Amino acid sequence: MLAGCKAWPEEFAARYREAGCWQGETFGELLRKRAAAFGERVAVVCGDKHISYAELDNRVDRLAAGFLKLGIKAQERVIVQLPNIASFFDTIFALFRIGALPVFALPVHRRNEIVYLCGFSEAAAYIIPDMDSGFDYRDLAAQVQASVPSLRHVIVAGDPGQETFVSLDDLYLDDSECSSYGSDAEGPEPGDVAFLQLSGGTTGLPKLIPRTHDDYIYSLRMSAEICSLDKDSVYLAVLPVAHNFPLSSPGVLGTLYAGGRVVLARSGSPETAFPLIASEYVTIAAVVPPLALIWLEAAPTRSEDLSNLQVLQVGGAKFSAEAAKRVQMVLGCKLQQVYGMAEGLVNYTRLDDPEDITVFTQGRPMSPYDEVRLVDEDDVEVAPGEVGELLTRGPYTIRGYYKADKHNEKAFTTDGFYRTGDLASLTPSGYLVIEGRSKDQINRGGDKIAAEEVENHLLAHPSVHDAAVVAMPDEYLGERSCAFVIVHNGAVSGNELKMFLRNRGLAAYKIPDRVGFMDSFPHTGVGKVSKKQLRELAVQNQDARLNLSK
Ligand code: AMP
Ligand code: DBH
Repeated sequence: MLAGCKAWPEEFAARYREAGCWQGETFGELLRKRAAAFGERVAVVCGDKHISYAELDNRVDRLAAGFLKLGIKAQERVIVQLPNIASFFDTIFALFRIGALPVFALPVHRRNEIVYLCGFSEAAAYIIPDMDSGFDYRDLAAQVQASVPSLRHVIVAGDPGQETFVSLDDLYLDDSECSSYGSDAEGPEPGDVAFLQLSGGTTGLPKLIPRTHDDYIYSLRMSAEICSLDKDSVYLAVLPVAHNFPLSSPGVLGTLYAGGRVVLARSGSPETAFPLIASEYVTIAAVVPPLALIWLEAAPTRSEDLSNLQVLQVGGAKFSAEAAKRVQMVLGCKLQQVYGMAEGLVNYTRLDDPEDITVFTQGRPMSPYDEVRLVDEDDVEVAPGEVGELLTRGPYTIRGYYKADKHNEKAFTTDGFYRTGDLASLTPSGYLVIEGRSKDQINRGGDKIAAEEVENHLLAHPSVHDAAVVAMPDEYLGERSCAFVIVHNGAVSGNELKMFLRNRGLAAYKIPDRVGFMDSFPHTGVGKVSKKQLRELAVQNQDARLNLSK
């Protein structure tokens, strides 16, 4: 096991192997087998590029050799920050094959997040596009490299722009050269960590989630089965594919697991997504609730034929029952709710579930080996039907974050259950209904914001004495963020504070939607800042300017 990671206790590992969850396969082998089985069938569609399984497998071999030639070694971390483009797959499977570990950054991450990820994971390389959505990632990489001297390579999909950056295209060696650089026999073991996924987190800095080949491939197999994927399935990826939901539930990797076809979209807007659904005969797509609302609103005014779409998955944040009720009627497909987390546990409503389940619940665990407990504040199990915090452990749920011993003591129980921070209840038939959250996080339409991280950045401003960031309800996003600030020495405006955060290199989704000023914060009985009261204040003053100072 990679240093800094916590393995499952041996008795659990043995149980998961005996039960057939962990089947002893790596991602490199998986792709090899799919290439043998599905050869010329299309694996990935990106714009007018159609890449077959055989081609993908070959590209991965050639790129893996190029990574080795560059000096990237097994177990080294590589920050991958790519949008939905075909080279995402070449890149991650090539890294999987040589046992190097992708760290999945999102395209929206900026200097602050990337410098942290590179430094914390001691990354050997950082892989970016040249430009995307009007943003030049090479400028970002130059700043990152200046702050993280240990970063050996910046690799650019597209035009590298500067001499010190490497072109991804140049790393694909010729077939003849490949054999000099490693072979399958030297690849990673199925029990090894395959990559580090990001957690939305609740603390100052995002946590890294080590996932093994065995555990993740199991989650793909179960997901593909529950979603009835097979070689004729066509999955439309509109969410950023590095995120755990579109990556694995069943997402792009579950689709490749099943031998199906992945269609990459650069945006989730109906203008982009609907024509792709029609022209590529998409059968399944995954969206977050705000995007589902946009699709529901747009569908009646658009002319594309969406009749191949069988399933629309909605997850990442709570989907309102009112909107859920409309999916089948308006889009003509089944709704599947998905409640999951990069730490592991994924729940699905099943495709043959009746409407009262698909509309009102967030599904049930995908594996019979998932253990789920709902507990009160003293970790005592609540009565059936009552709301409690969801704790979970199982064959694809981590036992600890990467290099986070101290945080792990809080985030996991002594018997290895992950504390999700989600409040849920269970229906008599075992489906989960998400009822809220006990963790200090804002879920902005699926984008998770750790309140403490933003508060720390606000506190770095010379005029800020104290800061507290809370969620406020929002019709579209579910929640938006509101920062309450106590100012000392001099005045500062909300806009100035937002600009300050942007200049610190914080991803845009973390910039508070509103800033309110106060002379003091309300406190709880024991003197903690009462986020509950602050949330109420944010609601009461929804339409007013939030200056609550006297
Ligand atoms: P992360 O740990 O960053 O992967 O985010 C996972 C979290 O997203 C969960 O713990 C929930 O708080 C939230 N989440 C994901 N899917 C849903 C859903 N369908 N309904 C409500 N919350 C969700
Ligand atoms: O929000 C998530 O992290 C999420 C949602 C649905 C997830 O990780 C998943 C499914 O696997």
